[in-house]
Amino acid sequence: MIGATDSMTTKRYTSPDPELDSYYGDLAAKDLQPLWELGEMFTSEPKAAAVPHRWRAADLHELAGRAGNLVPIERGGDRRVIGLANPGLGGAPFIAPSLWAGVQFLMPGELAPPHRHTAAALRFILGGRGAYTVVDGDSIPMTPGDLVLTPGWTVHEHHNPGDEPMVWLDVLDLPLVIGLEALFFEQRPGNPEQRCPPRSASEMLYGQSAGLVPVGNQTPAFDGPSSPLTVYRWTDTDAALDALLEATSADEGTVRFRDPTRARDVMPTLRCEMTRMRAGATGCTQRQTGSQVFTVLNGSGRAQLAEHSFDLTAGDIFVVPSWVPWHLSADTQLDVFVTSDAPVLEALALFRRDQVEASR
Ligand code: GTQ
Repeated sequence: MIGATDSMTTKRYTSPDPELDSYYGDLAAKDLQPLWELGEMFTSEPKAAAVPHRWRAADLHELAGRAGNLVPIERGGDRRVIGLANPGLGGAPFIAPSLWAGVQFLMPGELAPPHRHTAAALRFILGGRGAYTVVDGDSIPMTPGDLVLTPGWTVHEHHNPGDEPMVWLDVLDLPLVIGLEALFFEQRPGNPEQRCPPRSASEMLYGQSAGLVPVGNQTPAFDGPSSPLTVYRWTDTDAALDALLEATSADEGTVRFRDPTRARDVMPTLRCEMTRMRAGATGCTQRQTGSQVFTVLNGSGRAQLAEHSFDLTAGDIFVVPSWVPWHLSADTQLDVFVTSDAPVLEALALFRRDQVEASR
């Protein structure tokens, strides 16, 4: 997708047979390529260029915090974000071929001004209190563990009127949208009157109670491609995980964040889930097509990704590239937020997942 080639010229193949060699020269001159020389393209299974990698919370927070003093928010796209660059992607600023992940830092009194883009974004709040995001005019207070959506083309801005720095993870489908050459971006005028009531309209309409959605003439028309609920509160996720583990008596459970009005993921390109493992649990070894980004919210443990082993503490972020077998083990109770491009693969009938080994 990121597909940067060193030169803009079409590759010229060579052959010891002079006739074939000259034919290859003529092909290249006309920007044509012999498929029979391109056999390596057809790997028997996905061979990810992206590599398994873990970024430590301590490094992310220290480096994001230093940018807080060094980099005014006006510079560089109106956002103070450090992007997690997968070392396998040849210098591209992406965590995976389809996903951007960054740590965003907003200091007390700062405002990241409104803009919109066709890339879809989500924020998973890591630390701080008192800041809010505005999505299409609806103000959403942010607290740690909350998931906030800014679907493609929604206008969004971030305010921190509080007295603590605010830190969160951004995940966007940006490289996918860039690869499809479908990125639009525009800055938008701010509203100086913007305020933040304690609850967003989105929550009052769609997040009031599990299983209840508004119907009838008084309900605002809604038929967008993404969930109309734009924030999933940690208090709800936490309670759902507790109840799930109690109901199943299992030592591990996962909930998926979904559009409450339809049987869909939260956004067309991004799947979001939260896993809780009890202390001492080890999950099954599995693999799937597409890329997954994991963020540790609470607890400590270990992630095994093929031959890579990463110890984990709260705030660590790691990436599982396509078809890499992985499993987690928990030292303490472990809460992990997972986001992936699975809805894209499912929509294109490319999603495959298998369990390599059962949990222990
Ligand atoms: O907060 O709007 O990490 O536009 C990358 C692009 C965050 C944002 C990112 C963005 C934003």
